[in-house]
Amino acid sequence: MKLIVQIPCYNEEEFLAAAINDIPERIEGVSSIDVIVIDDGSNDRTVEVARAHPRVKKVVQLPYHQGLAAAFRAGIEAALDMQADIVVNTDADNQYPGREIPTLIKPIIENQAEFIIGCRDIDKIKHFSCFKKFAQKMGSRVVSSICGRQIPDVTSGFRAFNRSCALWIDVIASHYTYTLETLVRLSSQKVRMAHITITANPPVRGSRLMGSAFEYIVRSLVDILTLLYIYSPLRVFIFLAAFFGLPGLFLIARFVYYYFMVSVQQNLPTGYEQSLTIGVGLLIIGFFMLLMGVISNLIHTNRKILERILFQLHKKNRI
Ligand SMILES: Nc1nc2c(ncn2[C@@H]2O[C@H](COP(=O)(O)OP(=O)(O)O)[C@@H](O)[C@H]2O)c(=O)[nH]1
Ligand SMILES: [Mg+2]
Repeated sequence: MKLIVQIPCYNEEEFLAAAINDIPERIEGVSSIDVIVIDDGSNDRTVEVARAHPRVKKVVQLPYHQGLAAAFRAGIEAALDMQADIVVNTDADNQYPGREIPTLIKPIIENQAEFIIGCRDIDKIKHFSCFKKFAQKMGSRVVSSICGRQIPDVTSGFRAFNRSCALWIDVIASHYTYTLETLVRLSSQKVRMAHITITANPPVRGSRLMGSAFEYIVRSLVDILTLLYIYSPLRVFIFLAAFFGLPGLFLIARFVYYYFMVSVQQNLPTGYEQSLTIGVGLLIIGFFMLLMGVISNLIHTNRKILERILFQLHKKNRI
């Protein structure tokens, strides 16, 4: 089994070498371990540091700064081209302990799982504020419910994929991270997932990806909503149909009740026309939401067919 560890980097001259040094040189059940560094248009000495390191087999250089998601994808493509059987992604700031790689890939070697996430124990991360811990847990719950499986740390970048999973990977919804989309996409392809708990190393610098907890929450929220309507459109539109349609039905029922049970029987002037007008309006909106749901579900089905074709193409091109 050939293992490739990929490290996406943006201005990581300071910590990259330490992160690479932490990657084990030998792992039971693995025949070779190579490291790929993906440089996302850094303007420091990241590329020189990577090239000088004896364990780095390949340095992929993106022509200009494109964001973490593009760098991650470029790494996966390179690893597949190099005939990787297992791809591990880790961060250049050595946040994820390289010594945990054997445990991370064990389920793949033993054919127990195809995709494993190294989850941090969020409560034990000292540099996360209470607000960020809360947001992180809520985000993990929401994404877990989209995926239909419980994953305690959905934003962890410490992951292992077998070859077949790597062939499914694509990132279309977000440019600043790949973490949530790969999870949603692989769970929609019903790959066998697992997670292990890891102890993260203490931070050596602030996050490059997120300026503040507020930015983190806003970006994650946008990402989750985008993923929901791309990967689960029927759910979104059924929710919207119910959101508009149910109050509409209630208002129409209110009108009908007062019209037949009160006004007609007691010979009073009819009223509540406003309920009828607003109710019908809301019901029409709800109906259109349902129609949108059907159409977007058809598009979603089409996308899945395209994904399958791409998977087969990638597979054939890389034999
Ligand atoms: N390619 C690329 N990688 C990035 C970018 N920003 C951060 N990274 C890398 O993504 C990984 C995680 O970044 P980091 O700043 O530690 O974010 P954290 O996960 O919030 O701690 C590191 O390997 C960074 O070098 C970026 O804009 N482009
Ligand atoms: Mg970090």
